[in-house]
Amino acid sequence: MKTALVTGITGQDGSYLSEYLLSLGYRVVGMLRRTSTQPTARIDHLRDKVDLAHADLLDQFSMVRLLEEYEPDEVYNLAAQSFVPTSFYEPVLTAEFTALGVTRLLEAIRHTRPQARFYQASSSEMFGKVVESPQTEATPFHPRSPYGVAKVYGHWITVNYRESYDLYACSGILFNHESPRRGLEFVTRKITDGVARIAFGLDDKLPMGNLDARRDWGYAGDYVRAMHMMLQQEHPEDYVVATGETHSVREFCQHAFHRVGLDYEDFVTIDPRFYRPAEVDLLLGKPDKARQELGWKPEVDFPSLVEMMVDADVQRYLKAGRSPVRGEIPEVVLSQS
Ligand code: NAP
Ligand code: F7E
Repeated sequence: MKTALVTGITGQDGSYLSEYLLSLGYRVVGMLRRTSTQPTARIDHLRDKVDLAHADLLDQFSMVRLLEEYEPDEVYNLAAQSFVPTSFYEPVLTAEFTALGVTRLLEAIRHTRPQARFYQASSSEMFGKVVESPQTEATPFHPRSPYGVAKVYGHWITVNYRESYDLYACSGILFNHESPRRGLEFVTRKITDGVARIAFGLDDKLPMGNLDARRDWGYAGDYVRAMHMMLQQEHPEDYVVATGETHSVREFCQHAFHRVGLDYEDFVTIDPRFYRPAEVDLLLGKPDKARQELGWKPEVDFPSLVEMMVDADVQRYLKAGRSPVRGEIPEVVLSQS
């Protein structure tokens, strides 16, 4: 039985990756930081199947201790301060977590468990102000936020440790991936939860930022398979993971409101507070290398992703005993609750 250490297990990707690794027969050890409230909602259904251990990206020796105690074969570094707007308000803390945290973990691996295979959660935000479209593994980086800059550091330190110390270390350059478990502050989940709240009469408007930004959105459940595949190759390499399609925030709104029989133009308002100091206007990935070398391809397309997320949020309010007051909830959703 292989052991995988997953940092960021309480996050969106941590929960899907843990489910996937458990289904493959792994022992999963999740690293979580100490908090005064329980942040484990996304993994409560896995609590008796995974080991949870306290450590923090800010604390080098907490990670050394974890590696010594659990002796993982694979380490997936998913923990980070991952919300772009927060990185403008807390740029130093973002760098501590998202950039230097990677070096701390790599140093811990180098000294304690050099045979472990390492996955770094790199991001399409590194392409930022894109110099070409679509973006590939060879596209130069031009990050547009402290988060993007921190991820560029995390990416290159992973490459550097691979080249310097012969570690099996790779970076997955993942484009935006979403799910019903996405944090409520990210645009897709903000929209799908907002649609549900409007349908149930809990809100009348949905204030948004830049509706013209375009993203290559995929399903998180598909993307965690690629993470695992990257650690099963003969040689460690970096891969772009994306759908190869781009859609605007406006299109996402259109589809999401349409799912409950509403028109987004009646509810979406523009609030300058949600604009960013520097925007990433367009992301579009070319995942050819992942398709050819890993045999990876996404299963969930854009319309299915939007529907899955709207349906899950609507069901949450139905299960809480709320009744819809606007639009038309699809029969398939009503019949499931
Ligand atoms: P997420 O939901 O925001 O989860 C982030 C995780 O990191 C949480 O478990 C969080 O713990 C943990 N964490 C934050 N600071 C920590 C610290 N100091 N010590 C220990 N743990 C800490 O993010 P996600 O969407 O799952 O993304 C996973 C990774 O992929 C992140 O590195 C993200 O930057 C990267 N990424 C995401 C996407 C995407 O579209 N989702 C695309 C490319 C790359 P708490 O629960 O305690 O906050
Ligand atoms: O924004 C625009 C916003 O916050 C997407 C993280 O997982 O993916 C994510 O970063 C777009 C931006 O994600 C609102 O301006 C408009 O252009 O959902 P987001 P992100 O910044 O792309 C990458 C790959 C990561 O690595 C990150 O960790 O949507 N937008 N109006 C809005 N965004 C938000 N959040 N809220 C709005 O009201």
